[in-house]
Amino acid sequence: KKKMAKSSRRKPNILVTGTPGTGKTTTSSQLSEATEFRHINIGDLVKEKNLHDGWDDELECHIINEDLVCDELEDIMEQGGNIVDYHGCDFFPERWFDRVVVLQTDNSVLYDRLSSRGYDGSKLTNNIECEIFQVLLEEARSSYPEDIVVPLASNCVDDISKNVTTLCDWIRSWHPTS
Ligand code: DAT
Repeated sequence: KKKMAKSSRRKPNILVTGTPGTGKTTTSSQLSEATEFRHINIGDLVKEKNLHDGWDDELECHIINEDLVCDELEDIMEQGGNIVDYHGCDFFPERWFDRVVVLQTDNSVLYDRLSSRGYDGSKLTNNIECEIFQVLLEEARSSYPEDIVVPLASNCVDDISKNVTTLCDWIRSWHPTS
């Protein structure tokens, strides 16, 4: 693997993570429109490029092959200007990201969102517990430098535009050497 210093990027890379349903894809696509940064939805990429080891019947999702995903993205991440959208964050190289955003949603709001998405039973319960126990925030904090991890509330539509504005401002003030 090529190892380039973070400072070689002329644009930053942002990771948008959080429990399913917290608004990663909505937020990332709006941020992508506002900035012309590339939106990389890892779930879609895994499906499109077959970067998985089959289907997990119990968890009802593809068994992601983390090495294949990282190899696939290495060159593109080196260029900068990427918004990566995924409900996990501990397997990406730490050096890829300049900002790690953890979206958070109140339990009752998230419950309704996931129910209307058709989640029920253990899939619904698991995701609600994931949010209650702040699993993604903990994962982000243990995988990246503390000062680049930012939790952002994502409870209503206003939060989405507020978060997009916050991130646009941050991108504008980012410098390759910082
Ligand atoms: P994720 O990518 O985290 O799974 P999503 O962007 O697909 O989430 O959003 C799931 C659903 O919830 C979708 O119908 C849009 C809605 N939604 C997301 N964030 C929201 C917010 N902050 N306020 C209101 N609705 C939101």
